Amino acid sequence: MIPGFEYHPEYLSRKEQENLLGEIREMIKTNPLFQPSMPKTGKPFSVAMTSFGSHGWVSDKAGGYRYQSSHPVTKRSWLPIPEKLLSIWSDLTGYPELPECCLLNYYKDEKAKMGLHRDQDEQDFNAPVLSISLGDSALFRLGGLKRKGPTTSTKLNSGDIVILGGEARNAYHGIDHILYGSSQLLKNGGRINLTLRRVTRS
Ligand code: MD3
Ligand code: FE
Repeated sequence: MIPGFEYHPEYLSRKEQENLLGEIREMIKTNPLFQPSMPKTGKPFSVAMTSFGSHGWVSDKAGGYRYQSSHPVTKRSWLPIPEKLLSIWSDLTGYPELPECCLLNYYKDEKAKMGLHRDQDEQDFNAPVLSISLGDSALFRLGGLKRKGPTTSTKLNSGDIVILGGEARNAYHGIDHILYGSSQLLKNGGRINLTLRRVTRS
């Protein structure tokens, strides 16, 4: 396993997961999920997304992968990152600056996946990335700094937190699939992943 992978299983209690989900459900009413698409081909992602914070991640055929300050559909500013998430970030990472983006990925069913990739759209690779899983479990794959080479798989369950710092920050990773129906947290099943990130260089 690449250095810098930190796994905190069952970090959030069931009650904390429910509270966080309740807050997210409210936020999604005015800061909705949208379907990003691949640069150049325009092929839609199988994962729906939205963001909170000063910087939100978007992707479309014409503009490619990027961060921007407003929602691509509503054109409004992203809502702020919930306080609870900012405290988790400070408690677990100890990083001296707060995250600028909370990217929300929604995996609706077993067909939703995220192919092996690196997160390279940020300007600051010194800051860690923190990931929170809610709802159905997922098979997370983590490799190294080259696309080829060995990978290790970890099942991420609801309430688990993963921190990718150091070398792991730039590692290849992806979600093979979720285990649809493995959690009762989301009423229609599926999985939500929240990633907290720094985007700009401070
Ligand atoms: C390793 N999300 O949003 S979270 C992503 O579960 C992303 O939705 C996956 O990959 C998900 O970009 C995996 C764990 C994660 C997040 C960011 C990373 C692992 C990472 C950045 C660098 C290395
Ligand atoms: Fe990623």
